[in-house]
Amino acid sequence: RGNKVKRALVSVSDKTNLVPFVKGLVENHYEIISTGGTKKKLDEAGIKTISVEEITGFPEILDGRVKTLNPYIHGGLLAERDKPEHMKTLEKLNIHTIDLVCVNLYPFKQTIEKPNVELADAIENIDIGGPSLLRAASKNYASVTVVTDQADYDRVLKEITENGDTNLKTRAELAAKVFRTTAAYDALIAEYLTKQTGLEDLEKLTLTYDLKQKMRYGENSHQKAWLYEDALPKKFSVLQAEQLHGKKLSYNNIKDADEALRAIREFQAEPTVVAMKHMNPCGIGRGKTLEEAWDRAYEADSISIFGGVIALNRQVDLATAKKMHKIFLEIVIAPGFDDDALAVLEKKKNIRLLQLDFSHENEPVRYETVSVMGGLLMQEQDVLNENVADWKCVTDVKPTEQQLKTMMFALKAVKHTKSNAIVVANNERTLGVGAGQPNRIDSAKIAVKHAGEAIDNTAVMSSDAFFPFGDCVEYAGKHGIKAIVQPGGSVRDQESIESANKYGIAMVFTGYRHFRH
Ligand code: 93A
Repeated sequence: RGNKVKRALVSVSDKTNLVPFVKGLVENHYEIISTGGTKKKLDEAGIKTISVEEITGFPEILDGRVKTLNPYIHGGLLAERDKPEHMKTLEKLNIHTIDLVCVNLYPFKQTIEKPNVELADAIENIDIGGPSLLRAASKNYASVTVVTDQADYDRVLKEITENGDTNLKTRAELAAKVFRTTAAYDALIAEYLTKQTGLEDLEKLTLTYDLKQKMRYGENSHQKAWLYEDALPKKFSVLQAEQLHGKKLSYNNIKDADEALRAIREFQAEPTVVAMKHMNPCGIGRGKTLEEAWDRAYEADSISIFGGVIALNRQVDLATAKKMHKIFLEIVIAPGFDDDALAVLEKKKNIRLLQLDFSHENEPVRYETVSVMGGLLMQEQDVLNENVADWKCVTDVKPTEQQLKTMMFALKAVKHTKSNAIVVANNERTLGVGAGQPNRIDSAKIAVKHAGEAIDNTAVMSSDAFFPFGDCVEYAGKHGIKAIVQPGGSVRDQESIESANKYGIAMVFTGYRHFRH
C-alpha cells in the first residue's frame, strides 16, 4: 500500500496516552508527521517528528486555522493505492502517502459547557482541519488506518506490531466510528448555533446523545436496551442522580424514576412524597413534615406502593426512613439522606437509593421526544403552571379557599397520571387514582371506588381533560364529591354543569388540558 516508508499524521488536542502510542508506531518504523502542539509534546518525549510545514512547504497560517488543509496532506490520504493514475499523480507531484491518522478534535463541547462562554471562544473551537483529516482517512479506510478514540490506541498498535498492519475489518470499524464522532461533533455545533439564532421548525433535527450504559435488558428480559444521555446533560434528571446504594437501575426503573421526578417538582412549597408505580402515581401525600407526607402517600394506597418508586422533596430523616424500610420499595430518590436514615435504608440489599440536587428542579428542559415506528415526535414539556386566579367557576356553588387549594393539589396529581385520568384527593393526599382507561367514566369509577369511605366534604375530583358527557359528574355527586376541577370545553359541558348544580358541587374550568398518554 503506497510508499515503502509508512507515515502517520498525528494531531491531537487531548494528548492523553499519546506518547506510548506514537512510540509504538516509531518502533514499527513509522515516520511521524505532527502539528504545532502535538509536535512539541512528542519532541519533549524524545520522539523524532516531521512538521506539517516540512511536508507542505507552507506555514501554519491564520492563528492555526489553516495547518493541515493542504493537497500534500489530503492527496497523501485520499489517493487510492490500487489506481495507477492516482499513484502516478502522487509521484509526479512528489506527494508521499499517509497510512495512519491519529486525530482528536478541538474541545468544542467542553468549551460551550463553560459557564458564560463567549461566542468567539466557541467558534474558535470549531475544528475544521481535524474533521477533514479524519473524514479523508476514513473515506480511504481501504488503505488508511484512522484513530480518534484513545481507547483504540492499544488495539491498533497490537495489530500493527503483530501483523505489520491493521486488518481491513478493523479499519472499517474505525472509519465508522470516525463518522459517528464527526457527525455528533457537527450536531452539537449545529445545536449551539441554532440556539444562538433561536430558530424553530427546523428542517433537520440533529440531536446528539452519548452512551451512558448498556442495560441488562429493556422493558422485558428478552429485549436488548441501551441508555443514552444528552450530549449536554441536564441537571435535574435521574441520569444525573448519584446512586448511593443498590443494584444498577433497570430500563423500567429509569422510566418510573423520571416520571416520579416530573411529578415531585410540581410540589415545592411543602414536604411531599410521590409514590410512582408503572408510570402512574399510586399515592401522593403532603404534610408539615416529610414523615407526615410519607404516611399520607402510603395511606393513599398501601398495597400498590409495594415495589414502588418513591420521590421525596426533602432530605430523608430517620423517622421517615424507618417507615419506608418496613416495605419493599424499588427506588427512593431524594435531595439527600441523613446519615442515620441512610444506614437504615441500606440494610436492604436491593433497594436503590438515589440522591439528586433539587436546586435545579426548575431548570427548563424544553423539548421531549418519543419514538414512533419510522419517526420521532417532539413537543414542549407540559410545564404550564396553572394559576387559580385564571380558573372560572361554572356552578351555583363557589369553591372555598380550601377547596381551591385542594383542587390545585389534585390537578397536579392528575397531570402525572395516564389519560384518561381522574384523581380524587383531599388536601393531604390522593384518595383514589383512576388511570389509563379508554373511557373516562371507568377512570372516575376506579378513583371514586378506591377513595371509598375516605370521601368526605373535603374531597375533590380532578380530570385531565373535559368530561364528554354528564355521567362522570353525576357519578361523583352520587358518591359525595363536593368539588371538581377540569379543563372544560366539551360541547356537552352544560350536562356536567347541570349535574354539578343538582348535587351542590362547586366546579371550576381551568381552560387547560393535561393529557399524558
Ligand atoms: O484550526 S483547524 O481547524 N485547521 C487545521 O488545518 C487543523 N489541522 C489540525 N484545526 C486543525 N487541526 C486540529 O489541531 C486537530 O484536530 C487537533 O485537535 C489540533 C491539534 O493541534 P496541536 O497539535 O497544535 O495541539
